[in-house]
Amino acid sequence: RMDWMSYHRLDDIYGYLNYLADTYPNIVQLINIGASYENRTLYVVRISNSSKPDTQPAVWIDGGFHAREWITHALATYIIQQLVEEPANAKLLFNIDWYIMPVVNPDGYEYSHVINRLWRRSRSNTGSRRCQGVDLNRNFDFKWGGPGSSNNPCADTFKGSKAFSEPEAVAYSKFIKSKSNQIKLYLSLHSYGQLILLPWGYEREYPSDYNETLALANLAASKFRAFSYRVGTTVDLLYRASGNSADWAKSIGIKYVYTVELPIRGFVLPASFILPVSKDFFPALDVLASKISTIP
Ligand code: 0X9
Ligand code: ZN
Repeated sequence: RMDWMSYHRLDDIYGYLNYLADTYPNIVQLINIGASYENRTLYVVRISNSSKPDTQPAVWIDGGFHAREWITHALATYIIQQLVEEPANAKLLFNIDWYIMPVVNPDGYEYSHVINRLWRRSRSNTGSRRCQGVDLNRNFDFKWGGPGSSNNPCADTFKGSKAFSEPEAVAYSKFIKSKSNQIKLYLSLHSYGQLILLPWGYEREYPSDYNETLALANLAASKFRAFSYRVGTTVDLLYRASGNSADWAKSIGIKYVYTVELPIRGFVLPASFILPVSKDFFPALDVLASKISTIP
């Protein structure tokens, strides 16, 4: 049905999500949260074995903000498969609801398969004749338009015409907001760099609970074996990125917010890396999830 030996097109990924929802209706729900600019469905997968939905802490994981970062779509679907079908991971469903959105930017993802492998942004009409699409990770309504985002519709970091100009960012933020009391851990998957990034990303500033969130990130980082990850804020380790989704998630009160830059160097990662990267991720995910399952 699905494998992690190659990168898959959107139809295959969505077909797999539907298969899981049909096959395991007691624990998997496919939630349609809206449509992309080109009218593709935006799906969140809910995985829970609770009889009382929405009463326990939740984890949010997304992949595919940036079209060309194919390892993120692959890892997100791998996590879904492991949580649903691998009995050894049953403990991860104990006390936790999982919300996983493997393809935040489906229009860009298809474009990166068919037209331009290095496409990053969405595919909306920006008003520019030559350049389409917005950097969805600069389109969020927290410090929107600040340093590290661009006014230029042809730039990789184009922020859009206004905060939440993009239907993908709107659907995403509405859904997370509706669960924001439940979601205690937020992971946004990107590539590349082998980094666990903490807010803030808009400026060299630190949230008041920075040390606490840093300690958990360091513990998670210590669990990787095949690849090593560095931990720090987006600004300290990379650059400023105003209007990014993780800062927005932190701003609405989610406690543990991390952007993970997956291995290695370059956006085009051979498919032979999917399984090593994904298997290496699980012990860290275990540590992160265990922490929040103890929050009352
Ligand atoms: O620039 C970005 O959006 C991310 N790097 S990438 O190479 N994947 O494009 C980094 C953003 C990290 N910042 C936060 N989301 N906090
Ligand atoms: Zn990215």
